[in-house]
Formats: sequence, structure tokens, C-alpha cells
Amino acid sequence: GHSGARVVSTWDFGVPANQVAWPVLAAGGSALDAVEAGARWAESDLCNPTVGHCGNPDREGVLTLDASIMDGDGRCGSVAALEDILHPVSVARRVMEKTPHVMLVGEGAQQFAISQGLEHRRLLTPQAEQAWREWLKTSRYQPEINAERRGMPGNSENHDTIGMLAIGADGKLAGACTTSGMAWKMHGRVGDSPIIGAGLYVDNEVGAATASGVGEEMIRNAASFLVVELMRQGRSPMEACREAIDRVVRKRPEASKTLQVCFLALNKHGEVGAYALHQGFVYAVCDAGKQDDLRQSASVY
Ligand code: SD4
Repeated sequence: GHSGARVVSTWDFGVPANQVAWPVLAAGGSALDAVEAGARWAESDLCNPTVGHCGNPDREGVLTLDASIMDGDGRCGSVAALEDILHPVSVARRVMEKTPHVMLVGEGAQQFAISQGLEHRRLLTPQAEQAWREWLKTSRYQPEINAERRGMPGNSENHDTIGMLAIGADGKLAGACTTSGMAWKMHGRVGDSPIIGAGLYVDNEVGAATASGVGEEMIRNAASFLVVELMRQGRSPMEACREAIDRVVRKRPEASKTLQVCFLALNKHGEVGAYALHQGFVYAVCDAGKQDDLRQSASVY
């Protein structure tokens, strides 16, 4: 049976993403297959199934994608600054399974994806290109907290990052994280999402964590690794996420007033916790009992 299996994801689009991942778990599939399936849904259908990927580009007008995948045995793979490949999370999985490496970037990552037969096409949408042209008029890089949720879709803090964590019926964990990063970032900028330990970390002995928000803060604090290590020391998922937020704030108290940082954690018992620096972070939980549970995280300020 699938009792004990559960999948959790960041933001409100975590609900439909979980619904793609859940049947994999319910059929007794692995947490790894489940998170890859859910993340792939987010990569292709996030805004509009007929438009394809709709992430905003960097300040040069180039859409670059970051993704990672990890299982609880420490196997992991990631890609960064990848262009025009529809499913970065699947490239990350191939890096994990088919290469001696953990991370591929840029052109090399794209060449590898193509050699693996993964879908290669121009991804930048006319809408995203238009938003970029609008942005060029001011050219200000100033991420606003939860911009999308406050009706500021052209802003830098675009929430197209999905972090997804799952535990299978066998008690094994996996996670995936995929994003186009911060809109209007510098060309070549890499966020936390493809950095193992920053945007994602998984350990079967303890649990799993993922992050969303301004990735520089996650990298600075090795934040997803920190959340998992805090759970290892006995914190609940929520306590661990809260303490990681504290760490971010203590390191940069001024900057923390204006940037959003969000953590989501799942321990090996299937307990879920989340915490955000500012209001507005929501996450989705799906298991045999509840297929579409959207929850609001507590916040520090
Ligand atoms: C990044 N953490 O590239 C990502 C952005 C994000 O919701 O989470 N947006 O820094």
C-alpha cells in the first residue's frame, strides 16, 4: 500500500504539481520518479499548457534555467544556466545517472541534454520577451517580496521556482528543484536551486529540505543542508526551517527586510514544516488522505 507516502511542493502551483507526482507514489513508485514527474509538469505547464515554459529572461533577454534532483542515498545531479531545453530536471537526473559528475552548466549541459534526446526548442515566450522590453525601460534590479502575489508579475522575484520533496511507501526520500531563477538577473547568474545543499538537500537518515526566494541568501548559508542538519539534531521540520530563517536574518539584517526567503522541509517520518521570512509563502501537501491541501507558512516578521 501507499500509506506513509507523501509529496510536498512550494507555492500554489504545488497543488497541480503534486497531483502529477502523487499517482507515481500511490502506484508504489519511487520518490525520485514522483518528484521528477511533478517538476516536469511545472516546467512545461506552469502558465499555460499551449505556451510552454514562461519564465522571465535575464537582463540580456536570455532565458536560463537551473534545476537539481537528489535522492536520500546522496545521489544527485544538477544543471545551471541551461538554455532552450524543456525539462532541466530530467537533464539533472541524467547527469546523476549517466555521468561521473554532479553538475553541468551552460553549453555543455545543453549539449549533454541534446545527446540524451531531451526536447530542445526555443523557450522564451512572446509574453516574457515583452516583459523584458518593459523592464529595459527602467533596468532596475530590485526583487520585491512575493511580487507575483501582489500583482507585480514583471518584478524580479518571480515565483516560478518549484521545490518538491517526497517520501515513498518504502520510506525513501527524494527531492527536485527547478526554476528560471530571478528575473532580470545578470547573464550567467546561478541561483540556489541547482546547488546541492543550498536549494535542495535530501538524506534518508533524516529528511529533506528545499528553498524558494532570493537564492543568494540560500547559497550564503548552505541553507537546505542547514535545515536537514538541524532536523538531524532533533528539530521538527518547522523548527529547523525557522532556525534557518533566523540564520539568514542574523547574517544580513538590513537586506532581510526587503527580500523573501522560504523553506519547506519533510522529515523521514513524513512530517512537514515550512517557514518564510515574510508573509505570503504557501505550500502544497498531498498524501493518501488529502490530495490538494494548500497551507500557509508561518512567518518571522
Ligand atoms: C533563485 N531561488 O534563482 C530562486 C528564485 C525563486 O521563487 O525561488 N523564485 O534564486
